[in-house]
Amino acid sequence: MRKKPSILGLVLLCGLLATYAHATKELLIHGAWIREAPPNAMALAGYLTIENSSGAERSLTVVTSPVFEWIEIHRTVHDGDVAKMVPQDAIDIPPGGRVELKPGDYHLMLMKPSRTLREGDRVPISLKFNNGETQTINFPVKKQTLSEKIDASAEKKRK
Ligand SMILES: [Cu+2]
Repeated sequence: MRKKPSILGLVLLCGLLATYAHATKELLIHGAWIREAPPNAMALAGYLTIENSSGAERSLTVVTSPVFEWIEIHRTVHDGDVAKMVPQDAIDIPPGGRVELKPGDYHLMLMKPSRTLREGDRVPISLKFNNGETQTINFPVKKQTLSEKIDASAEKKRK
């Protein structure tokens, strides 16, 4: 008779602890996605937004996934009319600030996928920060968005 309430109490406690841990997370990651690519693509691009609610600068330094041979941090920069991708050692997120990894800017370059990824797949990617924190996020695979398609066709017309 006494066991049931104590198990319930434990479950409630676990729930409270989980809520507490979530509430105190200093680095919040949202909007993560991987752009679907043709089946034989050597590299895919991954995007996400990182918010830093701590009082100190944090840097994203190492990114790994069991699905990719290796992952680089890139930034697309424009040199006149030419866009090129420049590997970055890290991405710094200022205290109280946010950095958006998005098409045409910072992105994760996901090298040599072990299998073909299709829209609707979810891929675990681990993000390691310079304070020792690691977060593993399931990135959904999506096709490019409609607004990007419009951007891309506008880009083509300009050339
Ligand atoms: Cu790249």
